[in-house]
Amino acid sequence: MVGYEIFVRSYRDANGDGIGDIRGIEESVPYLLLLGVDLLWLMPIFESPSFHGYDVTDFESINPLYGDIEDFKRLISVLHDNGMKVILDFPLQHTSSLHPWFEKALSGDENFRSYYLWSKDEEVLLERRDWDGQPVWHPSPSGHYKGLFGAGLPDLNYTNEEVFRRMRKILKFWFDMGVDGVRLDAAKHIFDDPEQNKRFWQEFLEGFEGKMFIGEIWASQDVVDEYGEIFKYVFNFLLSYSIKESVKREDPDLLIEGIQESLMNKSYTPVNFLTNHDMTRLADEIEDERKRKLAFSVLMTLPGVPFIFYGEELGMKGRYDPFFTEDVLEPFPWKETLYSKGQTMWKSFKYLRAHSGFSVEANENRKDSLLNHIRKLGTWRKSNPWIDEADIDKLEKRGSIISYELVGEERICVLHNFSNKEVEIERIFLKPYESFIAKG
Ligand code: ACG
Repeated sequence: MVGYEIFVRSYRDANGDGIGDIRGIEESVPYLLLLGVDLLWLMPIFESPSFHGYDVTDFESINPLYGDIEDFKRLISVLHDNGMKVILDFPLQHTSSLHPWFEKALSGDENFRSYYLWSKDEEVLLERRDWDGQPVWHPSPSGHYKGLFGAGLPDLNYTNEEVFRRMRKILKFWFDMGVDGVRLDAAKHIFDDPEQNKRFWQEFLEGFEGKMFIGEIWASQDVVDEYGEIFKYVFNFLLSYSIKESVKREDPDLLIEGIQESLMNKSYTPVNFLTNHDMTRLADEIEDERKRKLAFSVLMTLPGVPFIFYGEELGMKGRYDPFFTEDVLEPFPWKETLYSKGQTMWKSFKYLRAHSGFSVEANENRKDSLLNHIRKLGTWRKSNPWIDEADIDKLEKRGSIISYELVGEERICVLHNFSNKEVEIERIFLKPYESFIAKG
C-alpha cells in the first residue's frame, strides 16, 4: 500500500470559498492515482471550532466547511471504485471544550460531569506534561478538569461505561458508512497507567475485525512494539528519524540500526513515514533535492506501509512550532500563480511564493522533479504490495552504501548511495544519492 496524509482544509477547494473540502479530495483522485496512493488518511473532518480539527464538537458530523455526510459517502464510493481505502483521524482521547457534553458538564449536569476528569487535590493539579512541561489541569468555575492537550481539549473519562459505549458506537457509525479504518490519535494517553491503557484498547476495538487501526504511539521502540500487538499497524517514528538523520549525515549507520530495531522480526506492520503534521517538513530539514529523493527512495523500498505527508512530494516547506502548528499545514500549491481553480487560500503563504517552482504544475513540467521521482516510486510500490510484509535479508553497509534484499513473493535487491560521490559496487554505478532496485 502507499499511504497519503491529507489536511483537508489545505488540499483542494471545490466550491470556491478558498477552504479545502471533501469534494476537493474527490477531484484530486486522478492526482493521487498518479502517485500510486491507495490509502488515504484524512486529518480530522468532524465539526470543530479550530483550524486543525483535533478538538471535536460532534463526532458524527462532517465539518460544514468541508461538506456534508452525503459528500463524504460519495467520496468513499469514488475512492473504493478507484481501489483506494480511506482512514479517518479519530481524536477520541478528548473532546472540544465546546462539545455539548462538556458544556453540560460545566453547567452542573452530574451525568455529563462524569464524562470528564476532575480533581481538587493540590498535588495532582501540579501535574505537567512529561514531554514539554505544559500544565495538564485547567481551572473552570466548576472545578479543575484534566486536558492533556490544553484547556480547549478536556480528556474523556473512559472508566465511565457510558463514554466507552458512546465512543464505540461512533466508531461503528463510520465503519457502517464504509470507512476502512481509523488513525488512533494520542493512543498512549487514554489512561496514565500503561497496562490499563493497553487493556482499554483491547476491549475498545473488540468486534471491529477487518478494519484497519493505526496507532499513534510516539514513544520508545519497546512501547511501540507492545501496541503493535494490539493495533496491528503502528506509526514508526524511529524510522522517520533514522532515515532523515542518515541522509543528512551522508552515512547510513543510523538507518541500519533503525531498520533492525523498527522493521525486523515484527508481529505487526509498521507504518513508515518521513514527516507528518507534527513535524518540520522535509525540505526545511534537508535542502538538497537529491537528498530528499534519496530519503523517499529509502522510505518506498522498505517493508511496512509508507505514508507521504501531503505536499512533501512537491518540496513544500514549513517549520514545526508547537504554538503555530499551521505553519506545516499550508495550502497545497496546484499552479505556479497560487491562484487557480481548486487552490485553497484559507491562510496566507508563509513559505511559498508564486512562481517559485514548487507547485504541482512546476513539478510536472520538470522531468527530474521530486514529484516525478516519487510518482515512479509510488506506482512501483503499489504494484508490489507484497513488500508491505516482506522480510529483510542481507542488510549491510559498505562505505556510504546500504544494501538489503526484500524477501517475500519475490526477491528484490536494493542499494542506496548516501554519498555525494559516484560509487561502483559489483559493476553497478550509482550517482550521488542514487538508488538501485532490481529483482534478485
Ligand atoms: C497527536 C496529534 C496532534 C494533536 C494531538 C491532540 C495529538 O498528532 O496533531 O494535536 O489531539 C505527544 C503525544 C501525541 C501528540 C503530540 C502532539 N500528537 O503523545 O499523541 O504530542 C515526545 C513524547 C510524545 C509527544 C512528542 C511531541 O513522548 O508523547 O507526542 O514528544 O513532540 C523520541 C522519543 C519520544 C519523544 C520524541 C520527541 O522519539 O522516543 O517519546 O516524544 O523523541 O521528543 C492537535 C493539533 C495541534 C494543537 C493540539 C492542541 O494538531 O495543532 O496544538 O491539538
